[in-house]
Amino acid sequence: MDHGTTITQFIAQEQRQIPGATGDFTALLNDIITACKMISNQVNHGALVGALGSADSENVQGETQKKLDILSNEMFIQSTEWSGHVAGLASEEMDDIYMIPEEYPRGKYLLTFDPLDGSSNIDVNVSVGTIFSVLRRDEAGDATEGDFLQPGTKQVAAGYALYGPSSMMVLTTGRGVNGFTLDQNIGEFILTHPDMKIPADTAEFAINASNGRFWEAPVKRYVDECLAGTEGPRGKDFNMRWIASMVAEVHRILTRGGVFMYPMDSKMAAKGLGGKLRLLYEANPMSFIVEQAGGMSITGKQRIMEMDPGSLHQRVPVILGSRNEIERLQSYHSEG
Ligand code: P6P
Repeated sequence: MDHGTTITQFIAQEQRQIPGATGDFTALLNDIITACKMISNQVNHGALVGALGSADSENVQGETQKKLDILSNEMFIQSTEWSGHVAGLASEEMDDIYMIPEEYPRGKYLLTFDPLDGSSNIDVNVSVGTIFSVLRRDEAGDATEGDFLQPGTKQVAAGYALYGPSSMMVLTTGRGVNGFTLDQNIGEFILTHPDMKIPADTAEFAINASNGRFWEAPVKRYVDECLAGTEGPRGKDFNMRWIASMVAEVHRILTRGGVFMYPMDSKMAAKGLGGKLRLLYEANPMSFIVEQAGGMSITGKQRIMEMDPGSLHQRVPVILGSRNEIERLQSYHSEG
């Protein structure tokens, strides 16, 4: 029986397209996939294995860590630190970069990840995900924090795992976007969504509307026009979604189009924050995927992937999705 193309086969076929490829990159991607399978198993068993609830600790963001946040982080470390493919790791759940232990060789890649994004949804059984990004580092020896501070245009791969009604992985290596569904019976991700493309137009947007009174004028204008529907300047009705799980929102947009906004607002500005979402392991990998699927991803005024990171956990505003809508939002920001 033909079980379809596995993600392992797909990645190997991709490697053959790259002259001089050594297999390191392929092996790293396979280690990341293993970590996501392990996390999927823990998430799917949730309460049955006592994995729900808080860990009575906070991450560098000051957010309460769930037990699964810490477990997922450890699974990523265990799956990648030994391989000799990475020179260092950076995670939402760790204040500083993770130095590869002395006993393991260093590799030429850097891995940044949010091991369990949207984990506030875990205890209420709503979809959560893992986001990762791969950068290159050609120097020898131990990685430094500065090695990670590369613009998103330098990413060599990005992807996410979505732990929803089914577990999926979506991956780009700069040659389009492909989606894979986990076949629990054989423990493999199978290619089910080849060459994913985001429709240029949409009638659906996602934003946390409870922050409405803090939004900047261009975002307020855009949302008000959507809400005005057929009687308003857009001349059509819009639908709204908010899952509070970026991976689920981005996957919906990849599947049927849409707009996702976590914009800058006066509340965050008053706290000196650059935004809600983190540049290195949320905004950049999702921007790489969205752009590879024909969409756009901006802060409001600037292309996210062209930002020069100033720090490991830097936060940025994120407005991404269907190209024609993001261009409209960009024009509203340019008008001020
Ligand atoms: P809010 C999850 O914590 C996250 O980082 C994203 O996945 C999600 O889009 C956003 O924050 C949700 O934020 O303010 O609605 O809880």
